[in-house]
Amino acid sequence: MSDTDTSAEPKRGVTPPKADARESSSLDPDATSTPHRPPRWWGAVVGLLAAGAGLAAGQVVADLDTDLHNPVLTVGDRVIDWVPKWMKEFAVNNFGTSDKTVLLWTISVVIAVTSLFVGMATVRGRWRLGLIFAAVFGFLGATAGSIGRNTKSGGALPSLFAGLVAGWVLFFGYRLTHPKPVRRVARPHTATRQRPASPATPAPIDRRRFLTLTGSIAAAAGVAVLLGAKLQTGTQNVLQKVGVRRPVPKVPLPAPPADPALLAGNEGLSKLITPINTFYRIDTALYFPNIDLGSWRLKVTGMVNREMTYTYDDLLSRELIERDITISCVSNEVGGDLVGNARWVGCRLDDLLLEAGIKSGADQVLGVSDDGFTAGFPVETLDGRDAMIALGMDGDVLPVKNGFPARIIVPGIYGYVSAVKWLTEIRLTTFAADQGYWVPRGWAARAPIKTQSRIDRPLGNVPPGTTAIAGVAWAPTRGISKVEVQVDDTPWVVATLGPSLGKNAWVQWWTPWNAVTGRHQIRVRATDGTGATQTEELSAVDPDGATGWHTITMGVNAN
Ligand SMILES: Nc1nc2c(c(=O)[nH]1)N[C@H]1C(S)=C(S)[C@@H](COP(=O)(O)O)O[C@H]1N2
Ligand SMILES: [Mo]
Repeated sequence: MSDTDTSAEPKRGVTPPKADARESSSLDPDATSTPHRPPRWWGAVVGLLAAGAGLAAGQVVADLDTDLHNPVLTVGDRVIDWVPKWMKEFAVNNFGTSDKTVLLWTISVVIAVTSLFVGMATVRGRWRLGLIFAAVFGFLGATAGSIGRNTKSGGALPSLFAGLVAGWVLFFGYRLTHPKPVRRVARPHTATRQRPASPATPAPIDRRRFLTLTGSIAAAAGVAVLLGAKLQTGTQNVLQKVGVRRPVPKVPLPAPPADPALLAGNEGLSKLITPINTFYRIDTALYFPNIDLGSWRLKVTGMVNREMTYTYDDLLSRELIERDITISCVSNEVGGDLVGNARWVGCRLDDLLLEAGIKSGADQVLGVSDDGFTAGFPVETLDGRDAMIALGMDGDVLPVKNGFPARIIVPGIYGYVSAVKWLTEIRLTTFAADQGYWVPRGWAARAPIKTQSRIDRPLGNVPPGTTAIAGVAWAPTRGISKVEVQVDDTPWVVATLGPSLGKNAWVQWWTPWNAVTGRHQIRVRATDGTGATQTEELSAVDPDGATGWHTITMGVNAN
């Protein structure tokens, strides 16, 4: 309203309209009793913005160093290590190998929902609560980044920055909705101290300005994340595989035989050698370790006569062997797919340990990963079997997901007690002194792979007529001598076995079946090379591997 306003409204200061009274003087007790109440969604926006900008800041700090990780990943690491067994099993049973994605989403949702409420409280005046929450979250992340198997120095920094930025955004949101009262400045020439003039509360900002300001912060956070990602690709040396020499075995294996899985009518049967891209992946890693091959070393330590250190080239130039070995996860349910067969190239583990010389008294070989994961097995497992430090898989260097640059492969024992990926150390120790990662979490310290067989086809409905029942069976170190199939209550039928890649590898099997209309139950059981038939008795994967006959129910019908 300008002085030239000609409207009928009375001019300010002449006859103050009632509504102006509140604005003009805080002496009026009503001035603070009816504060501006910003809409609820403003609080939600401020809260989510605080979380988003905080996480963005954490991401940017993490981008500055390949050993640092954003707060969500950092907290996820500790959750993985600390979840109780029942919860881990629940997650694996319900989400399978997506459990990591589910974990990261859960953490993100918890942060988002909390920040929503914290933001609403903050713009309603409870800014201290906002700061406390930002501090607590930052502190939790910082702790997660400072203690644990795979933490690196500075691991607390991303979360600390995230907390700081989140706190700042919350307070900014509070200030936007609760502007500081403007105090009238005392005039310099006024000698006598006057009673301070009443502070005037400026009108809170309007919706458009609120959206502009919060939108700007969101945009800034987005730009920072993009710039951070750019920065990261410039410095990243995560598992540099460029120019790595392929490990070449002294005596390569003959080309694998024609794969029965490729024959018409065998659709669904597992390939003899599991393709790399479908080879299962199980590990505790939310992100791959940051390994620079130039500085990577494999150390042999502990109860040995001579501690040894090997470079990647040292290992490459040793005599390398090539072997077909099936590895399995202890968490593989009967009929499950956490099992695969590969052609591994590497150096013999027994030879390597001979160089170091195992001291008497050592009873455990413990592999240690760059990410702090450990797995151990008895020294006496090295009984001449083809245990190796694998450098290659299926004719190429190891894929990152399967352990590049080196991992342990021991035929006949589950992965969690042997197959350490991203290997950096082999420690000779005792079971009394050291436990592998999963052992204190309730899994058996010694765990040979149990004889198992799996039906791969038919899985869905099939039309009546002749069809193949087919699958794979494995008993690494013992081999498979026989596979039998039973349909409903008919007698067991001995299946045809596919080409053998040796006792350590799985074998394909199949048998023709004249399928008649109706629902049918099909079961399979394998007999290993020692003549022992797998037990029908069902047992859980925990603590040392599942038992039981894989049984499926399927339909045969004309359509
Ligand atoms: N560093 C590391 N190595 C690891 C693990 C892990 O969590 N971390 N998991 C083990 C388990 S439980 C299994 S079953 C095998 C799986 O090997 P894959 O992912 O190559 O199939 O890796 C083993 N090696
Ligand atoms: Mo495993």
